[in-house]
Amino acid sequence: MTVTIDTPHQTRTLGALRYDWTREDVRALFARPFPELLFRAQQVHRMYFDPTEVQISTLLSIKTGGCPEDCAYCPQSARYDTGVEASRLMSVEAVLAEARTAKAAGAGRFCMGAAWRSPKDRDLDSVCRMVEGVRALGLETCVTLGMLEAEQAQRLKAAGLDYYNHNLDTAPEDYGRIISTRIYQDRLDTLAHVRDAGIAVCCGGIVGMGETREDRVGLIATLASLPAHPESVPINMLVQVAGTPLATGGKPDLIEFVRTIAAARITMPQSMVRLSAGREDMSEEAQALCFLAGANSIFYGEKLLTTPNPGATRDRALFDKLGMVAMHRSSSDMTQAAE
Ligand code: SAM
Ligand code: DTB
Ligand code: SF4
Repeated sequence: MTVTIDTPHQTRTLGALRYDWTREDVRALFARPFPELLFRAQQVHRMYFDPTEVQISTLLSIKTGGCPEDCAYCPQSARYDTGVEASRLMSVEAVLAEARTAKAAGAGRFCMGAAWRSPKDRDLDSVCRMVEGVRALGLETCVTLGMLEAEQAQRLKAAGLDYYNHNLDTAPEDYGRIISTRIYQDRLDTLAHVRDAGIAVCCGGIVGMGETREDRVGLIATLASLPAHPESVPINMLVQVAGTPLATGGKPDLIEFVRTIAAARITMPQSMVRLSAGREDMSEEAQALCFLAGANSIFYGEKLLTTPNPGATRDRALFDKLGMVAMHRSSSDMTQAAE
């Protein structure tokens, strides 16, 4: 199927893999009438995926709180009084016990998150053993540990890591408003180390931090013009946590959130687009709109890292109502199938 999409300068083929998305292109997508934007997102989604399938990931915080960074959205920063207790890195055995439970509940991917600026080598030894153990259970593995050096990424690859999550969060020009303890280039450098090590990239951002539409455009344009599209693109709705600097901003606009998902789907057609944080406060109708806009992955289970997520019962009821099912193929299978 060949469908064309108009950009200010030229006509391009919808669904083609492009790495030269400009701000102007992405701005034009966001500016489309909502029904038109969703229609295009659906066309692209169906070129690579079954629109009734949703990939299920489970998230576990393996090291919670006490983080030295100052990310304004984050309940785990040691700088904000959010009531999150700092804890030490979990034992390998305790993590594997959680992974077994996740597998029994139907998860395809197990994501482990640590509240670090970057991992110390001794901690990385333990994380490598966790990755080996989770993989041996037949689950895809993902970790998010903060910034990595090239050798650290290579060690994780050698342990069998499938995905590394490292978000850009917002547009480059908006980054300093949200985080002062690192710069955008630090994030891009880690993404390059991960990619060069042969690990699949999970990289996205947050909507609802008081950013402008142009910041959302800038985030999507940056992600879609990376040397390769991230295999997973988590789009988080800000979870406003008391004690963080962003706790008291206005409520995020759901239509803008859905537009951001649609723009991610259209610009990164083969990627898993994850409807990530923020589902706890979303109606069934809002989540359905996100799926219609091309989201095809969620976090399953009652907790994200420190904040609530809809439980399995609520999610099962939603899937049943929508006639949607868990995806059993992995995203790497999908990429191979499309080649
Ligand atoms: N410390 C590592 C890092 O920053 O990359 C890994 C863990 S960090 C919690 C992972 C991601 O969670 C962040 O990049 C951010 O996008 C998301 N996140 C954290 N707090 C959030 C919140 N309150 N609402 C939405 N997303 C949030
Ligand atoms: C991502 O983009 N979202 C997840 C995962 N990657 C690690 C984390 C969401 C965290 C939400 C706030 C919390 O629960 O602490
Ligand atoms: Fe630390 Fe990550 Fe939270 Fe930033 S987002 S404060 S780096 S845990």
